[in-house]
Amino acid sequence: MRAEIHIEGMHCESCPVDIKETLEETAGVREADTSLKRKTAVVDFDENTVQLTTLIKKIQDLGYAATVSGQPQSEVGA
Ligand SMILES: [Cu+2]
Repeated sequence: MRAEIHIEGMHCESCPVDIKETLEETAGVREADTSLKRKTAVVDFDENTVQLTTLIKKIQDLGYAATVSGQPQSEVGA
């Protein structure tokens, strides 16, 4: 599924690159696109392998404030 995470604390071009690399190193993540301008990370991941809360925690561990900013377009899962 695809989720958009809102990120506060990115201050230069290397921040979104670090976050993107960290997310894409995570098992279950197919693709991550981060934007310094929009303060977002759009992550495409397999929800059976990794949870959105885990991805948010990973970003927080890097020192950024991360929150879910958009609901996925797929149906609501338990
Ligand atoms: Cu930076």
